[in-house]
Amino acid sequence: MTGALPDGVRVVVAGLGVTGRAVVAALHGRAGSVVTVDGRADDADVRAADDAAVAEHVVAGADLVVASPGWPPSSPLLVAARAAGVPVWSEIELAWRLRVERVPGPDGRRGPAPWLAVTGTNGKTTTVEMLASILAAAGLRMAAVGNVGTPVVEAAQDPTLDVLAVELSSFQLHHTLTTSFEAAAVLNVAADHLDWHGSLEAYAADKGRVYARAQLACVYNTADPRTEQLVRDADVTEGARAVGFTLGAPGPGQLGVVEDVLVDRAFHTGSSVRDRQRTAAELGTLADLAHLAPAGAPAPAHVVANALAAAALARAHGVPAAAVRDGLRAFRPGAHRIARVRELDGVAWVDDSKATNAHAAAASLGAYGAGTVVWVAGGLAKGASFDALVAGRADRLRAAVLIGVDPEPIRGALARHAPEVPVVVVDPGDTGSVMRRAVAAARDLAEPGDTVLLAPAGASMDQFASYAQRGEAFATAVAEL
Ligand code: UMA
Repeated sequence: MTGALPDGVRVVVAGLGVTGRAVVAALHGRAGSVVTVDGRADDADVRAADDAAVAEHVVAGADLVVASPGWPPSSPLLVAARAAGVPVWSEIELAWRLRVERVPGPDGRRGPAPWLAVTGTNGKTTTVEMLASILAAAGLRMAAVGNVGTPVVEAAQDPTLDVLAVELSSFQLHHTLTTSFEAAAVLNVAADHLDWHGSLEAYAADKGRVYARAQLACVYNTADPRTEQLVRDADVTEGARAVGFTLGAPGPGQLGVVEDVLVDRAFHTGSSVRDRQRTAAELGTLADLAHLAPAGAPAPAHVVANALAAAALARAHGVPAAAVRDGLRAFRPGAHRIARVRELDGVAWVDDSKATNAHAAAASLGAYGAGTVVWVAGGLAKGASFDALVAGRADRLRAAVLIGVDPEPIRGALARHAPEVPVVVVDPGDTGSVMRRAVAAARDLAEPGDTVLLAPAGASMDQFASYAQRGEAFATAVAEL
C-alpha cells in the first residue's frame, strides 16, 4: 500500500540532520506524534543519543523508529527499539511506503515512479549522477536522490517525476525492508564502514538488500565475484534478470567494451532469442568518456565501469541507446572527485577528497604514471587496513604526506610495503592549518610532471566537517601558493 501509515502512529525520529528533518516534514499530518532524538542538534525533542535509560523511555511510547543513516544498530536507541519489539525503518523504507502516483508523462506510464538504485563501496555517487544524466537525455523527468544528498522521501512524494535515480549507502539499506526496485546495481564491495557494520560479511549483506524483490534487473560487476554472489542470494521478482557489466567483451546478457565501443548484449532487441544472442547494441564509445580522463590519458577503468552500470540501469528502464551516449557525453562529475584545482610550475594539483576509503584511493592513484604522485592521505580509518592499497600502488608514489589525527594505519602500511617512499607526517596539533601545512610539504616534494593528489583513503570527520570541506581546504591552500 502506498501513501499511508497506520492511523495515529507514534514515531521516534533518530537523528535531526538532513535525513531526520526530511522525515519530520514527511510525517507532518500523517503521524499521531513525532519525537526527535539527536545527541547534538539543539532543536531535538530529546538531546541524549547515548543514554540507555533515556532510550528505553523514549521507545516505550513509540510504534515506529525511523533511523538516520549515521545511527549504527548498536546505538542505545536502536538497541532499545529492538528489545521492545518496535520496528526500525530507514528513511528509504518510509519513502517507499509514502510513494505517490505519478502524473503520466511522456512515457505514458502510470503508478508510482519506478526507482533505479545504486549501491557499492565506491563510485555510487558518480554512477547515480551518470544515470541521471542519461535519463535526462532520454527526456524523462527524474531526480538523483539518496546518499548523494537529497532525501528520497521528498522525491517519493513528487507526482511529477517519471523515475528516480537513487544512491543508497549500506547504512540506509540496513533498515530497508520492503522495497522492490525496477533495477538495482551493486558496483563493488570492499572493506569500508566496518566499525558501523561489525564485519565485512554484514556490510556486504546489507549492500545485497538492494536486489531484494528487484523487478527487472540485478546489475553486478563481473570483476567482483561478491556482487554476483549477492545477486545469486537475492530473492527477486519472477522474471528479473542478472545482468553483468565487464570492461572486456560482454557475453550474452551483459554490457561491456569491444575495442573502444560500449556494447549492450542484455537489453537490445532481436527478432529471436538466437538472433539476440548473436547481436548487440552500440551505446557509445570510450571517446564519449574522454572528458572524464586525466589530460591526455584514456578514461580510467572505474569511470568506464560506472558508465556501464549506469547504462545497464537506464536500459532496464527502456532508455534508447542514443540517450545513453548523449547522457554520458553531457555528464560532468561533482566537486571533490578527481577535480584538477591548479597547475603550478609543471605540477598538477588534484582534489579527490571524495576518496574516503582504501578502494577509492587505489582507483584514484591508478590513473597516474609510475613515480609521479605526491599522495596526500590520511583521516578516519574506520577500522580498515591499508596494506593492499599501498602494496598495489607503491609504484605510483614519489612521496606521501599524511594528515589525520592518527596517521599510524597508513604510515605503517607505507613502512611495510613502500619503505623507499619519503613520508611527511603533518602534526595534527593545529587542525585549522593542517591542510595548509600538508600542501606546503607536498610542494617541496613534487617535481615538474608530477601530480599532487589528495585521495585520503579515510573519512574526514577527525579534522574537517565533511569531505567537501576537506577538499575546499585543499583547493584554498593550493590557490594561496
Ligand atoms: N547522530 C546522533 N547519534 C548518532 C549518530 C548521529 O545523535 O549515533 C545525529 C547527528 O548529530 C546528526 C543526525 O544524527 O544531527 C543525523 O546524522 P547522519 O549522520 O545520519 O546524517 P544526515 O545529515 O541525515 O545525512 C545522511 C547521510 N550521512 C551518513 O550516512 C553519515 C548523507 O551521506 C546523505 O547525503 C544524507 O543522509 C541524505 O541521504 C553522507 C555520507 O557521508 C554524504 N554517507 C556515507 C558515505 O557516502 O560514505 C555513507
